Amino acid sequence: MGQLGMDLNRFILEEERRYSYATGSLSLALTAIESATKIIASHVRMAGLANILGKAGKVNVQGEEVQKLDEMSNNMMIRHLADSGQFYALASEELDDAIFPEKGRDGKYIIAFDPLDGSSNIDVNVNIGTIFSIHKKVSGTVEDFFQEGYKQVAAGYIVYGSSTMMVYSTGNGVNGFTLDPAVGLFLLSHPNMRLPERGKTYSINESNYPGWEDGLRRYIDSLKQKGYTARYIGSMVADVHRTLIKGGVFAYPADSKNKSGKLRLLYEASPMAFLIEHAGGKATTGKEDILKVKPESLHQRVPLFLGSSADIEDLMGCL
Ligand code: P6P
Repeated sequence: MGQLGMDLNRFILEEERRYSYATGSLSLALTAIESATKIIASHVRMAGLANILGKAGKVNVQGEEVQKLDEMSNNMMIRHLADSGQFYALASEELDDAIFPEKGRDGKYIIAFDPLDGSSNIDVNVNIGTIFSIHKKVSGTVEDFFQEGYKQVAAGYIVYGSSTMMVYSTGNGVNGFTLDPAVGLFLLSHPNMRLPERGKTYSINESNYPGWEDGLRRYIDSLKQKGYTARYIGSMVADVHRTLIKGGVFAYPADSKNKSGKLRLLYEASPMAFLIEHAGGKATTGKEDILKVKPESLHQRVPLFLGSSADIEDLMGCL
């Protein structure tokens, strides 16, 4: 589906045409995300020059100081998603509660997003990203956000790095688009992305080793014996993007400090699990598939292990 260099909008429309029942609503939803993230990309690129680094001084629901780029990204996502009229409700990492846009009253979808994940890396110029997860509106209440991840209609991320890439899936393969800033178009650069069955890299914050369960310590020690290399950027979108392309394992497990891990289910673990599974990999809490977890609150955390199927299988044998 889609030939190299095809622009994102044409790709979205060609996908829409494959489904006779499609109304174009999801296409409009995806193009709203595209527009918002192009603007975020331009601000991220200018961050170091436009002197918008530094703390905005506020604290978000995660208890973290909010950087100005965070605020701008959150506002940009809300504005474009609300204006699209396709979303009945929005949930953001930056907001305590879901919001129900006036224009989205007839919206068929709901969306949970992390507007700028990894924002603690902004002032050291490390890759950061936007993550989104789209579900169907069911009851028209906040309960709609508590659908299992396998029911996602679409999920994806935009990684702001040496180039800006949008990677997403509607459940029919995973495709990556690279932004050509000269023309302002996302062009298909990574059609039908698939993880290798096994990788050679593990990606985990080893400073938490003392707090891990014994089985995980045994597993990570075994990877070192096998000659795996360690790669950890501390920015989930960048670490997952590398894992999607190169294979291996990315993990943010529970430990003695973080009993449920650190990453959020709705707008970090679940959308990334959707992508990884639709690219042939696996994603688990260590006890159950991420996509089968029944969410209970907007900002709940889960332990996360994702990556190449053979690597995740080996890990499960140790846990
Ligand atoms: P740690 C970034 O703050 C983030 O939310 C994810 O992007 C990243 O994977 C994780 O936290 C890094 O956490 O504890 O290793 O710094």
